[in-house]
Amino acid sequence: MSFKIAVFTAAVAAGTVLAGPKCPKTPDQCTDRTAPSQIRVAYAGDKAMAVSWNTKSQLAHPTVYYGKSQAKLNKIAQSQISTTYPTSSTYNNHVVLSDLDEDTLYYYKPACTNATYSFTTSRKAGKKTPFSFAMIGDMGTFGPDGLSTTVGQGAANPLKPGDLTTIQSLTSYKDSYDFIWHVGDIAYADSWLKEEKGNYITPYNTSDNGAEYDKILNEFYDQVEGLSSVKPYMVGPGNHEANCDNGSDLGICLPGQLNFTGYRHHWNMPSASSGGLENFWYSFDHGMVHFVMFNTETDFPNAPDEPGGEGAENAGPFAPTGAQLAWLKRDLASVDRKKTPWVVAAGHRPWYVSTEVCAECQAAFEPLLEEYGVDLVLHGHKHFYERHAAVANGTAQEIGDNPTAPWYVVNGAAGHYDGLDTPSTPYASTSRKVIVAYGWSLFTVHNCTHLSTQFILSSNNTVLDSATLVKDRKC
Ligand SMILES: *[C@@H]1O[C@H](CO)[C@@H](O)[C@H](O)[C@H]1NC(C)=O
Ligand SMILES: *[C@@H]1O[C@H](CO)[C@@H](O)[C@H](O)[C@H]1NC(C)=O
Ligand SMILES: *[C@@H]1O[C@H](CO)[C@@H](O)[C@H](O)[C@H]1NC(C)=O
Ligand SMILES: *[C@@H]1O[C@H](CO)[C@@H](O)[C@H](O)[C@H]1NC(C)=O
Ligand SMILES: *[C@@H]1O[C@H](CO)[C@@H](O)[C@H](O)[C@H]1NC(C)=O
Ligand SMILES: *[C@@H]1O[C@H](CO)[C@@H](O)[C@H](O)[C@H]1NC(C)=O
Ligand SMILES: CC(=O)N[C@H]1CO[C@H](CO)[C@@H](O)[C@@H]1O
Repeated sequence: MSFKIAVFTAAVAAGTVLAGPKCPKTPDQCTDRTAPSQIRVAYAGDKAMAVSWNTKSQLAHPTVYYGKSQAKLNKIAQSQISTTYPTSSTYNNHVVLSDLDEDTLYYYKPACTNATYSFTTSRKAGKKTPFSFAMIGDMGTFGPDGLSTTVGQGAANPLKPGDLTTIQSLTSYKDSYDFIWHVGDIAYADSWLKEEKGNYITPYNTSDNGAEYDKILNEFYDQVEGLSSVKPYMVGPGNHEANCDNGSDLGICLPGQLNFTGYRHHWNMPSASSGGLENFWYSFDHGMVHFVMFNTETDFPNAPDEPGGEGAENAGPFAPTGAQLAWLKRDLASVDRKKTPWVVAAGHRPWYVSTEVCAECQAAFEPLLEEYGVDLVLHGHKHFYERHAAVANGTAQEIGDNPTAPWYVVNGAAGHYDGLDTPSTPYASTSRKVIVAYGWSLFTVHNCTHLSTQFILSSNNTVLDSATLVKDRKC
């Protein structure tokens, strides 16, 4: 499925009845089945924002009203993108608002709600003001169908009574960052089978037509809505978007729950504006930084999805052979470092980490990240936090000392039913700090020479690690 973007935007006076061939279509009639839920926004290029939401029925004309004043949502944007897939109880609606000013607060609401939301558009590429972004990996759903204060058989590391969840922690820091980057393993709907087999939720039932998977998926999108409706929520693909079990099981899993199906429908990442592919690989600029998402699951030599590959996800490919790496090379080569001195890349599976590494990912991606002077590489997948040195093909360079190699940070510890992982000791020679606890990372881009990170322990919002990358260059 590739989304055919048919977007119509126009300025209208509030309350105007719109009609005629050049005018917006009449929005769908409002019923409980067209009421928006799970509202989420994402950067869509320099002057645009993607607004996505779900409804119980398909919409003919997904519609968003917006404007700079909360009292006057005097613009309208529409599309015809309202999609679903087998086993899904909802439709995914996508509209791009594309005539926006940079770094500007807008108010908006999808049709059929009285609630008004707001977002701030991306900082113009080259703008030198400091900013922060939040990074999470491997989060999933919280509560009775996900991570809670109890676990089933075979799972571990429940929350302690009174612990904040990562969603709650991110919410309390909401004014501190511009956007959230969730680098794979989003909803963990595929934990349904493990949770049933572990007697954590309803008895093991493979004849529910995928209802439990769909339930967990919907809970996730409901739970993050308070964040995703007001902060661009950027995502990348992880192995748990491909499976419907904790390892593809075609005997049990229904086709609608395999091969990244839900992931492809739910999100609208800025691949159109960056020559990327769907929600799999894309880039965007924000102030002093060029951000790049790459896909460690499919579409490169010996990728984990391939039969016999590390993950055997039985997924992909999504593009012709070589397309992803060719795109990554092109994208990195075209960065104007005068405008965006920093380049930050993310991919789900790590290759510098104190446990099994993704050697195939390293072989595919590291040479390009090194060649084009990427400053920082973010990974999830392993369920702990591990800050590394900057590393060039295994050789560490210290981050305070103007490294030429990319700095690596692994954080797949946002939460989820399955609990935390145990790193292997002795730690990798590139490792500088390990924390085995639920948390997320706050990155701050101070200026063109200093970029720092903090690890925030979700349970009580404390900062457990801080580090700063220092580059010797003229701003
Ligand atoms: C929005 O407000 C109007 C007027 O108060 C009301 O008639 C309508 O039911 C509300 N719609 C929703 C979706 O709450
Ligand atoms: C499994 O789910 C199906 C469909 O909802 C239901 O009819 C059946 O009773 C369930 N079986 C068990 C053992 O819960
Ligand atoms: C996954 O989906 C893509 C796109 O539809 C398709 O080309 C590919 O063959 C699918 N992979 C598998 C293993 O079904
Ligand atoms: C990386 O290091 C390994 C040995 O550790 C070497 O075989 C390989 O050629 C190096 N790769 C590059 C691109 O320098
Ligand atoms: C860049 O930011 C760092 C950290 O805030 C600060 O120490 C440094 O002086 C700044 N450099 C310039 C040139 O402003
Ligand atoms: C936060 O929790 C950690 C881990 O339980 C604990 O060590 C620390 O003292 C707590 N900090 C505060 C401020 O409560
Ligand atoms: C519930 C379930 O199928 N769990 C499987 C998850 O993956 C591990 C490792 O492959 C299996 O041992 C479990 O049976």
